[in-house]
Amino acid sequence: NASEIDVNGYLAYCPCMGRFGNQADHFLGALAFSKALNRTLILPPWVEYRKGEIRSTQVPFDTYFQVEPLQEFHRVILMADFMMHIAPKIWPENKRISFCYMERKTLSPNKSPKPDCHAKDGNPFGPFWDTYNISFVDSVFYSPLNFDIHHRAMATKWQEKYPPTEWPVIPFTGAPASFPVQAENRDLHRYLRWSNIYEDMMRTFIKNNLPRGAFIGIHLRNGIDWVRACEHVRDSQQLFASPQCLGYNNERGSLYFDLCLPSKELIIRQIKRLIKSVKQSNPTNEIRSIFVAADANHMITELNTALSRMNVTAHKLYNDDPHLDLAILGMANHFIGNCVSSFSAFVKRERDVKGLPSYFWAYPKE
Ligand code: GFB
Repeated sequence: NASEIDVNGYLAYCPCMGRFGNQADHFLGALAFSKALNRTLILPPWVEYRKGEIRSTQVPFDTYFQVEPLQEFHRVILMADFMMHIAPKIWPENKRISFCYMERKTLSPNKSPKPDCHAKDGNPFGPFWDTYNISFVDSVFYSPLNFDIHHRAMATKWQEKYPPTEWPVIPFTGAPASFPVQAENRDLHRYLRWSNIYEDMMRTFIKNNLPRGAFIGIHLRNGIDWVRACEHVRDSQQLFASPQCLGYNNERGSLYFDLCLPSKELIIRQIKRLIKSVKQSNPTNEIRSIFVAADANHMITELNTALSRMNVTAHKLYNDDPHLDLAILGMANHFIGNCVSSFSAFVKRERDVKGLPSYFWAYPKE
């Protein structure tokens, strides 16, 4: 019942960092955190950045994912439902106090110099809270507490310091979670199920556009922002989602350039090798096609040329849709992704919980 009040309190946050893959990592952490604090998680909309628009767009959580499977793990409520049915009863405008770790400096010179979270300063911060007409009258700096509820009895410390009687709603300036997702929280991905609309679009695409038989899903991350990000490979042990293949403590190796930005030759070689090995191990279900998800170059022509002798064709969506790409990659018989990208990490987690095989470009190192 959407209008029943949870006396254990609520937790809200803005997914204000990064794009979808980053936000999904943060979501799993926020879900674990709200469960540990025993507060209902307010499901935030996804923050999207559209070309040519100055302000972020907020897409309701349930556009992409079902709410019900999440309820199997913990109490959650859509942000719109919370604001419509619950907030008027427990969260008056003069009690809306934002939470941040420490003071955040303001960008605008004419604001009071008093230490504050400035939770609505800049994009996407302002547009996010404005979507639900939320403003804050004060700030709380919660340092030295943190979000790692798997250690040091952290959840109890939060509950003692900010009890729900006094703080019915805790709205965080950013996600109460780490990036990349903590190893302990990866498995929560099992509660993230595609909305019926996306599930249908995914099945329809596969049925109507891919030849019958097994297919490999691949993720190519090769846009200009990524090429620039990969320059940091030289000075780091890990980058973005790389713990997913290297291990959280580099127990499976350290970072190298091909892991971030594999060459076209490497990509084609690795696909051919996988097609051959599937043919040997599973001759009744040979690979018939490749589904390509990419942010910039899908390499369709190169792939079709390289794979024509093997009778395998390459396909992509007609219109760009990152979430449909993800849903299809999650269904593929095999998946090759980019270890450094959190977009690939989403697919890897979904496939891990379903027991489907995944691999990464250039991994293990040759
Ligand atoms: O998802 P994301 O956080 O993954 O951001 P990374 C990459 C975005 O690029 C996605 C688009 O949310 C999509 O909008 N994109 C990437 C794709 N791959 C695909 C694809 O295969 N198909 C489609 N349709 N779109 C990080 C950023 O990206 O990259 C960081 O989140 C930073 O903030 C860094 O910018 C350089 O982890 O790959």
